[in-house]
Amino acid sequence: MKRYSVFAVAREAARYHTGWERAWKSPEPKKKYDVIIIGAGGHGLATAYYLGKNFGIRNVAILEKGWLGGGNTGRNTTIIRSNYLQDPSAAIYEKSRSLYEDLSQDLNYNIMFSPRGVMMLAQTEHEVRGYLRTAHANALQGVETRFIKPDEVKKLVPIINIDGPRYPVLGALWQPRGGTARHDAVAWGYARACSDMGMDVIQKCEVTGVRQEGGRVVGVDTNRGAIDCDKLGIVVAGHSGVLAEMAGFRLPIESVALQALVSEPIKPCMDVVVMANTVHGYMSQSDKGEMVIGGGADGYNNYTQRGSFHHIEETVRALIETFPMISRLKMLRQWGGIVDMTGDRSPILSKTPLENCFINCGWGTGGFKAIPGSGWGFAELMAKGSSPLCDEFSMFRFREGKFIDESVAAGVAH
Ligand code: FAD
Ligand code: PYC
Repeated sequence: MKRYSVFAVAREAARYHTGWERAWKSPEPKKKYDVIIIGAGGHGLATAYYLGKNFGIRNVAILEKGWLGGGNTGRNTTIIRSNYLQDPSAAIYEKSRSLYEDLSQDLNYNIMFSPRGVMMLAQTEHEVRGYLRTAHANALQGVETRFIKPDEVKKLVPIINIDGPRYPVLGALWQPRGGTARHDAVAWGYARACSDMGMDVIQKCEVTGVRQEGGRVVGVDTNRGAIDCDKLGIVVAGHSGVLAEMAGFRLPIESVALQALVSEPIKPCMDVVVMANTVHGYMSQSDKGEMVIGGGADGYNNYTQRGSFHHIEETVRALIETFPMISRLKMLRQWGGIVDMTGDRSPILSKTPLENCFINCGWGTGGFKAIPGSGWGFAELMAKGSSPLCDEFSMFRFREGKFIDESVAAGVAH
């Protein structure tokens, strides 16, 4: 595949952009692969990429029932941070954040990583104590964060109202190298790199069954026929319970809709990401100028990609108190994604009861930031049977009571 570069742009400009190649191929499925990954979201594609790059395993198919990146990967608010409390979480999220730093160069695809800084507001005494604790934990884990006072918050975010009547800003947990990236570019960049390595990214290919013999997976049934494999990776986020049922095991996962919305574009007014856990909202400004706003998860299990209306109202009402200037903005679009929630709000990167079948899920409301790190670790788990980044995230931890409890510590309100 031809490299993207400033010279390529100049060359194509001179010939009216007639020479660009397709970014990835659209092959027909083969009869058999060494590895099949179900789900061409960020995590599935990153897994395939690092299987090829780090372990030389390239006879790989990534099967996607819709279009690649059409699941949560293309529906999130793109916040990237690694300020988690527990050691296994900090390790995988910081690995991921650090891979994001030069992912554009690695993939030769501009994923628009913008390390603009992520701020989590402390709006109650309880949150102040919680974030101080996280800042100390992060210092021990080698994650660069610090607790900042309200005057520094105001300096970094001039549009904020730090004297809110209900929830004044008492400080914030600040991660200067957190930020955002263009979410679909992450999926597209990995897909292009996988295709370039000879892997098959197959869209509109829904897995409808998992075929087994003697406790091993031998292949999958799809709407495009049966495909055999030596190893299977299930990486389907909100549909994890459905796929696990096909494979004959149960997961401690609930699927709910999480939603987000964007305003009309306005002039630059906020150049960091702000998360306000207590009032249940978070906001950043996109390169186009839209205010990108995220809200709460539905309080009941469902498979809709919408989200319920009262959450929008609740989120916007709460954010207006902290950012009064957004009260005059028109909201343009709203959407939802199906997120896969575990009880301890930590992911599952795991072997399964089937010998050669692995599962990567449970990222819930926070897996965009984890895509490169998760792909790196899960590829190692699939290739070698063990990975220091993944081993503590086994699905069997729930049986053994070894939770990695981020339910409050994760800092998001869901
Ligand atoms: P997905 O991108 O959903 O990919 C799974 C794929 O599997 C889908 O494309 C689906 O079509 C496919 N699939 C399902 N069933 C089958 C089948 N039977 N056969 C074939 N393919 C199948 N995270 C953050 O870190 N920061 C944020 O700011 C953030 N904000 C969010 C905001 C919203 C509104 C939402 C919904 C999520 C947010 N997240 C955020 C979470 C993040 O988006 C997800 O954790 C992450 O994208 C999950 O990626 P994935 O690759 O596992 O799943
Ligand atoms: O995990 O940072 C996060 C997040 C923000 C919005 C949704 N999830």
